[in-house]
Amino acid sequence: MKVTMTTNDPTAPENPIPAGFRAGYVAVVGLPNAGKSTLLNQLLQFKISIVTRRPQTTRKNLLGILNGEDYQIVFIDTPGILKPRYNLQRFMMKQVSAAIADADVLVYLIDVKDHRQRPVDLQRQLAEAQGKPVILLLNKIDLVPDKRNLLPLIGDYHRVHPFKAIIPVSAEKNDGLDQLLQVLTGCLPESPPYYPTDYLSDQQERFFVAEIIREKIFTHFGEEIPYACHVEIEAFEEKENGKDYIRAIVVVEKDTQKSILIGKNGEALKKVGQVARGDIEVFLGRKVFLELFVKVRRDWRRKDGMLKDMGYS
Ligand SMILES: Nc1nc2c(ncn2[C@@H]2O[C@H](COP(=O)(O)OP(=O)(O)OP(=O)(O)O)[C@@H](O)[C@H]2O)c(=O)[nH]1
Ligand SMILES: [Mg+2]
Repeated sequence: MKVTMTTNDPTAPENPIPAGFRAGYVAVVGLPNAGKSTLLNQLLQFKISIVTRRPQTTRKNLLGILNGEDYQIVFIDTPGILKPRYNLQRFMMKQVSAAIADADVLVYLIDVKDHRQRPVDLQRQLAEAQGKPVILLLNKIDLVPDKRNLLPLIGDYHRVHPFKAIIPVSAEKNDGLDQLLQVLTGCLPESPPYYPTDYLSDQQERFFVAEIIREKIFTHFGEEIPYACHVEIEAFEEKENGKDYIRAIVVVEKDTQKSILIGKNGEALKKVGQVARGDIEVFLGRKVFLELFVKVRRDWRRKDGMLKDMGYS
């Protein structure tokens, strides 16, 4: 399955827009690990955004486009909201602000099992929404055996902000998402679609390939390694007869991280490559030959010049 296609131009005269068509941007925001990327994937019924059990998985805004018969919702998956400690995190928070500024509607996700999320903090974070409609999702309700326990929480949140709706959901189990779509489409303005109606995202294949590799690094390594890694696609050669050739560079901050990533006799990196290749092939729908290399760029997360060169600007 292709993620982006260019065959269906919504502005072409042979594609008349049905009367009453609604379209708009919806920013999906919340604390790290709330389940924002899981929600996006579930709504699109296609995994475009990487998901791990670690916080700060998403670093850049990613568009996911949901096309209905009479609506187009352009979701913006965003990095989790945090107090930035270094330049990469400052970039991530600028991404969140940009998504909120671009959005017609906000979907704010809360992990009901995460007690760090206090209603009062939410109030501060929603100041940026400037009166735009906000839908609050209480996510991961599959982990709540007695749903009646949610009622006081719903009451608390109703008091902090005039939400359009507060909906208990499970992004992972696809529970409550029909109701979310119903409320969302009701909030969207009448507008022609923003993207061709067979687009799923704004990103190119290279981006997704790099993200899949990063996801595998997040799942295979602990401590600071996942956070110190950045993945670049150095070569992506499509072959007529045979497998595509992909060469990816994993950038780390220190020599010690490089040795951990490579592992004894290169075993650790090989494992990441194998697992990533499997997912890349499923994603692209074709076979690939994947080569991984590791490079050190000292303290790249803290250096604006490097961050800019690496696409975080
Ligand atoms: N049980 C359960 N787990 C969920 C649900 N939604 C997400 N998760 C899990 O929560 C973890 C974080 O999910 P993500 O979708 O990566 O969260 P995120 O908000 O995008 O995180 P960042 O990108 O780090 O801000 C993963 O382990 C998911 O499998 C849910 O509805 N139920
Ligand atoms: Mg995410």
